[in-house]
Amino acid sequence: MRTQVAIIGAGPSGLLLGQLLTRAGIANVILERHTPEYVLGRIRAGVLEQGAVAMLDEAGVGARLHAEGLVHGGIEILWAGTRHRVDLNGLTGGKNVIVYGQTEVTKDLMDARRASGATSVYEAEEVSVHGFDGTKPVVRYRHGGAAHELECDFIAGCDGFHGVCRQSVPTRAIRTYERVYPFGWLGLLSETPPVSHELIYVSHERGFALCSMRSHTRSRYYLQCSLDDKVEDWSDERFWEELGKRLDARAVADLVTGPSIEKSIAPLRSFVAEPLRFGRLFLAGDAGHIVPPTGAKGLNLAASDVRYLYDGLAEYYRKGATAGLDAYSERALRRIWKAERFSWWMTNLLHRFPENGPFGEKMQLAELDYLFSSKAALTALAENYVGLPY
Ligand code: RFL
Ligand code: PHB
Repeated sequence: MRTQVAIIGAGPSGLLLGQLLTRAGIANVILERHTPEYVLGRIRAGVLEQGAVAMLDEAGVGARLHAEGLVHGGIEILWAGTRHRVDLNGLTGGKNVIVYGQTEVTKDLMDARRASGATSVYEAEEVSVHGFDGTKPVVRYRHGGAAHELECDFIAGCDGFHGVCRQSVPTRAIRTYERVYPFGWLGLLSETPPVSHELIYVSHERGFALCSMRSHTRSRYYLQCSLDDKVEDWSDERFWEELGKRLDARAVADLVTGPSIEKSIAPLRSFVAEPLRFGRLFLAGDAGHIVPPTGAKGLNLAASDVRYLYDGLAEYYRKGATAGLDAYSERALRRIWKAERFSWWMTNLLHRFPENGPFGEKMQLAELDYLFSSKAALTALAENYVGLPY
């Protein structure tokens, strides 16, 4: 088989890139390790920046997002027992975020890809990438018990943090930067109305918590937990009880509990690989970088990477020029590092770090107190939360 762009991974990065390329008449094949059902079963991001929404519109998949997504002009931060609102809209001259689950984004992109007739190979096994240092890259994989070879012009490594693409680059050609946090997030999804109409980020002495949502009838909650915790240790009852202990009295009164639909623990990590281009192999999304979820930036960074990569590929196929592809790594990394900084800062501000002791807690309280007494500081939070320009 031969194509122009071979895309490894059918997460949001791979599907969005594929959709944009297909619409531009650039042939592409997506190879995904898992089944579509498995990919849709992963409960992840919930908050989209306007830049990501614009990309989904450009890909022709914005209709349901605009009909069903919840426009949020603010978030709340609860600390020292009181909730404080961050007026995202007012502080950024009218910008909002949209609450619309990654599952729905992925479903919309999968439906559009199916309708376009472009090739996707799910349950592709033993995917390996070759020859990207030269002019004729090849992707090998197994499917349905047989070995296959896909010749292409470029390989887009959209295969997430544990994917094969980044790991196929010689160690001397890549440098990685990492911070692993000493706790995780335990997430619970339930068919219950959200406790509040906006997200509540909670800094509490028992640990961070987050009240989020997927719709007016479906809620997503998170608790900072120990890395030793197992999901089995957390009955629904224990989860709701612990969440109640971290919320204010009004939220406790408003909280509607119910059985979980999904419960999982995610470790928190900051990670960046440099560069993001190796000859004809490009890394995009979680394959090249990870942020802790506190700033809601992971999926949004995947969208901005795809913006730069797609523009480079479109320019190459339209005009034969390589300027966009040559600039990809540097352009993407400038935005990535700023989102890394913001996510790291929000994580440090709101979580309990036992090793930082009472002094560290005082620093967090002083920073929160300063934040809500300074329009300049709040504006900095707001403009990062709604998303820096592409
Ligand atoms: P994905 O989604 O991991 O998709 C990669 C795909 O590649 C496949 N794959 C392979 N395929 C073939 N061969 C191989 N060898 C392969 N290895 C892997 C995988 O099966 C998979 O389908 O990466 P992508 O597309 O770059 O998308 C990134 C986002 O998924 C991620 O950044 C976000 O989910 C992060 N994130 C959030 N981002 C936000 O913007 N806003 C949020 O509110 C937000 N909340 C979150 C989050 C992530 C979380 N977790 C669980 C990590 C909340 C949580 C709890
Ligand atoms: C979510 O709804 O899953 C979510 C929202 C905001 C975050 C992280 C996750 O910062």
